[in-house]
Amino acid sequence: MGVLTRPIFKAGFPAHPTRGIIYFMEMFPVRSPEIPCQKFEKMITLYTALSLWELPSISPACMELETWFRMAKLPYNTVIVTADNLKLAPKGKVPFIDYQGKLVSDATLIIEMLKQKQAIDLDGGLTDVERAISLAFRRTIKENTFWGIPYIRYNIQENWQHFRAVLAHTLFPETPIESSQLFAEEFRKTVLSQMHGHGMGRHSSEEIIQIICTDFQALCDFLADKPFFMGEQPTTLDATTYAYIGNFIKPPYGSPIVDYVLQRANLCQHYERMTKQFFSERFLNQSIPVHS
Ligand SMILES: N[C@@H](CCC(=O)N[C@@H](CS)C(=O)NCC(=O)O)C(=O)O
Repeated sequence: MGVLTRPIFKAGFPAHPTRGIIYFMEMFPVRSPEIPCQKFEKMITLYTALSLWELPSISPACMELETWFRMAKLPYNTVIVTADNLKLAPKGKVPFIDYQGKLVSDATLIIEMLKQKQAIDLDGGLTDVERAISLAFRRTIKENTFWGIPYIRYNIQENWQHFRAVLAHTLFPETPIESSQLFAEEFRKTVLSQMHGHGMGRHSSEEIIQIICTDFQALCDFLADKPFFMGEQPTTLDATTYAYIGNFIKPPYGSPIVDYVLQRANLCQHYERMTKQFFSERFLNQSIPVHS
């Protein structure tokens, strides 16, 4: 079956993938939000992967953290990570932040640190049992469901043919695409080897699809008809679900997993609700096609 089920470029976009990406980035430059600073004397600098496909970031962990900053009304500015400044990352991964002159890695650990240092608790209204459920879902999404994203981008050959150019341009924006794609191929080998090391990469496609779709069914059942995962108000779990759901459904890459999520109307509506509430100035007028 053809996996690229949705058009990569909208009408009027240049046909060549890489030129299309550059065009897209020029059309939608990443802007630092202007959020009034009440609690902070210093701005946080968020090192994040590029924004594309109406996603705040093509890295779900970066998108999760940026969403959490907005939910917590923390002022921040962004630096888009390339292979060059990725060398600054204390753990070699994104996101990381510069917080009062100190570089700190990992979305989960950054959130925990800021909760403590700034006395912010988006989960303050939850009971202990609700906090436990929230944590269990967050860990499931970040440690298990996540692997569906590299599976779709790196493992499905037809998708990789396009994502390779996105990755090459992300990591090496100044380098001619012919050279940077070789680095992208090396990066792909690393990611596929990480998938193998995790264990997800040892499964067949059918098994991976089954595992990831089961996670999404659990999310769908748990959200049910609530506006947010833990009830009426958004909490940390919504930052996580928003970022990871978005990174499945917004890129132009097909897979039975993407179709499955698009058929879960409440998950797609949650995505739209979060965009409206926290990123409306950047991504107005977007809509997610929900399959019936
Ligand atoms: N648990 C980490 C995950 C970070 C992560 O896996 N980041 C990916 C992008 S989503 C990355 O930097 N990959 C590059 C690499 O592994 O070399 C977090 O939540 O911050």
